[in-house]
Amino acid sequence: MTMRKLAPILLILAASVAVTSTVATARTSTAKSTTRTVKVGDDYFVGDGKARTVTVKRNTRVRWKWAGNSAHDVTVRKGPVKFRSPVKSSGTYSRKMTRIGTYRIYCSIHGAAAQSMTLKVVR
Ligand SMILES: [Cu+2]
Repeated sequence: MTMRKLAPILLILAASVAVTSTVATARTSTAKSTTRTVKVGDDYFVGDGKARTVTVKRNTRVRWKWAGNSAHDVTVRKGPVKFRSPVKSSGTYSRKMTRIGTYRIYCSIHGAAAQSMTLKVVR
């Protein structure tokens, strides 16, 4: 094959590689900038003995991920929006945080004194 015939094929190949990598980059940055994972352990959120306040920007998707063995839920007891996850012992529960403010969250099974966290949603 001569170079004259090969050139258009190379151009098409280069273009498709460029499109593919742009899409991949966009997906990666979306996941990084808009999802925050919070651990749901056995009778704690975030981390045992660690700070229990999580701050995210508005429109972040917060994903609670069950990591222990017991059943827990994610319940807002005070905040701009009230929500409650199902009682689960594995898997995840996600919520897109569209309202700015401070959310006091607890597990309704183990109680606020044993298992709670603060979620701050900021501009
Ligand atoms: Cu619990």
